[in-house]
Amino acid sequence: MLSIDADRLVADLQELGQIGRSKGGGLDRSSFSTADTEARQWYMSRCAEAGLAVKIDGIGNMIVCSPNVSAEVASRPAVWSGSHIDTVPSGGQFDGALGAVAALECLRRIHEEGIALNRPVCVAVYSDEEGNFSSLLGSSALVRGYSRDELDAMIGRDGDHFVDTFEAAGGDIDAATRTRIASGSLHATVELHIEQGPFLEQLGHQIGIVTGIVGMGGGVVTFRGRSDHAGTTPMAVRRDALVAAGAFLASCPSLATSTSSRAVVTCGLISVEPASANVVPGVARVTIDFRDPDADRMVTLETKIIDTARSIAEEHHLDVDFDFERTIQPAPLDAKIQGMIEGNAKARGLVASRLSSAAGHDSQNMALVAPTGMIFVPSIGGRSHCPEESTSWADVENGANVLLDTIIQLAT
Ligand code: HGY
Ligand code: MN
Ligand code: MN
Repeated sequence: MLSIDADRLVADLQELGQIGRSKGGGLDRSSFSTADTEARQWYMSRCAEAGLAVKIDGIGNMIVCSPNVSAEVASRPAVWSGSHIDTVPSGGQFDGALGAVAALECLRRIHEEGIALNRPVCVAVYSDEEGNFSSLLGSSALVRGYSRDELDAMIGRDGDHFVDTFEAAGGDIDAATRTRIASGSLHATVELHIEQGPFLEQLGHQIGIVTGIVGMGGGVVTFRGRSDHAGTTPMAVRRDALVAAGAFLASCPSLATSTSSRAVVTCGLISVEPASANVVPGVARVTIDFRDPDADRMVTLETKIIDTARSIAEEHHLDVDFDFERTIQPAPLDAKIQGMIEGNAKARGLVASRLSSAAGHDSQNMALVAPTGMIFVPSIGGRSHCPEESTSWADVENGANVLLDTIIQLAT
């Protein structure tokens, strides 16, 4: 049975895990930042060392395809595997990196062993999965594309415009509007990822077979009141935007729990204007991320969030507006690929269980254009999006081997 080179995979993950490491121990590789660019260059150099050519599409997705296939094979719909190498601020070493590096390791092994393929195998490293500018940017560009207006409107976590950051990182903004892949060009996609939750660890199982991925929505809610002197303005006449935003945020947990046991609502970013300790905030902006695995409940949740913000704004004599991204729909994953993952785990003596993903992934976009599967490996303590995020090297190796088996099965 062909296996991955575990030492090489671990060394790659450790090397990539040093790029963008901050003093606090987390990784800061926001998309298109200097550290993200360095990580991309590192990835491309690892591909070059393996004799694999990297193509970069209009939005910055890196695509690496199997060399040495006949023209006939190259013309067939491809099997894609990959993930992302950008991180959240102060993120962990495995989220995305595992799937991106493991897919490269699989392609290297296929190439080294000269496995005869019936279809091309390509590795995809998607841009801005973590939504510095827009959640699942790279895969959204592939499956639905972006207009120039949409790209112009994108603002990052630090307030920078996508167009400026993207061009400074070497991107061509016109090319970023021409990224959709031709329908029928993919045979299947499969992504390896850490679970980012506690389920597999609690069960003591090594492999997760992902049945579906949660829906994700949200964006920015802006409360607009009036900035005034913090000393001289009596409480009764204030139109304090931050007080209203605070009341709104306090209601968010119950908006989630009253919708379903799986619904979640998060505010991860707050900003105020004019931002001075002695000025009543005139504007307060809060980000809202809401999720549920059910498409109808996503609509209910969004309606509740908007209605609640409106009624709190009215109570506080403020205006409120919403700049929400297009909702990313919950996605069931392909049953046949789930069966393949199950069989491949079993053949390697690994215990697998089915679970759904409460985190978002580019695979939920790719599932719109091709049969798609995901393999999870356990997260220690269920932690993720934090510096403590970790997975044992044994689990990394197991997951990568099941990925290799599944890619080969799909492509031969
Ligand atoms: O936010 C998410 O669920 C993913 O990690 N991008
Ligand atoms: Mn993530
Ligand atoms: Mn991820």
